[in-house]
Amino acid sequence: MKFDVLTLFPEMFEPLKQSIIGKAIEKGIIELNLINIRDFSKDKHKKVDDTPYGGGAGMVMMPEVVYDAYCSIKEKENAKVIYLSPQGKKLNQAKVVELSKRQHLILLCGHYEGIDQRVLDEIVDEEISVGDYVLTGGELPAMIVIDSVSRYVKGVLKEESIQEESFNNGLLEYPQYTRPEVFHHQKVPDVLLSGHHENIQKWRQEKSLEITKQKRPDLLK
Ligand code: 4GN
Repeated sequence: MKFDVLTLFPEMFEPLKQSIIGKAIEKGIIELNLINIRDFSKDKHKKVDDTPYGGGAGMVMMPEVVYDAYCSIKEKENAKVIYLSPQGKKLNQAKVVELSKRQHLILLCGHYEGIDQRVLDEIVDEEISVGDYVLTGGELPAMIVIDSVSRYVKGVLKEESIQEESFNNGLLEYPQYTRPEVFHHQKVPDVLLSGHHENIQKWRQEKSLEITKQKRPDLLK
């Protein structure tokens, strides 16, 4: 799976090179291609933004530099272009799974007051939001998309991990325990030490339901 990222701050994506996603990149299962929009400025001062028509605070990213950065991406016939924005459709696990079925995603990160609407209208296929709050740029949301989607790419996680976790069958995850058996006078539930797989499964299912009712009743509807 290939991610092309159009951004003014490619250095912000360094954290993805750690841990599980980092390993997947090293293995070549995930390809992360960072494109610095500023490299496509034709201005002698590498200018990428200008004041908004109509007035108002802040700066707007100019259309041509964003378009030229987009055009530098090769073989994008089957790619989907995603613009990260608070106005987008809210990301959820179903959308993550849908996106993971694609071979190629292009993530467009805005900064400042945003990007000139005309280039958005030309190149963006889908606008996605990671939640109802405003950030200084689309880079953190883009990393959230890359991380969540990559987990569904074959070879990134151990096979079982994907099936077992939260949001499969729409419920939250049951609690987990590891050694020691007693921690600060609290014992691990007996059933988990019993070795009785059927009972363990039943207990986990019940816990999932109980926790979902308690913490996220909206998910049950
Ligand atoms: C996305 C982008 C929040 C989200 C963003 C989100 C940068 N903030 N909720 N900020 O997914 C104007 C230009 C704001 C791009 C955008």
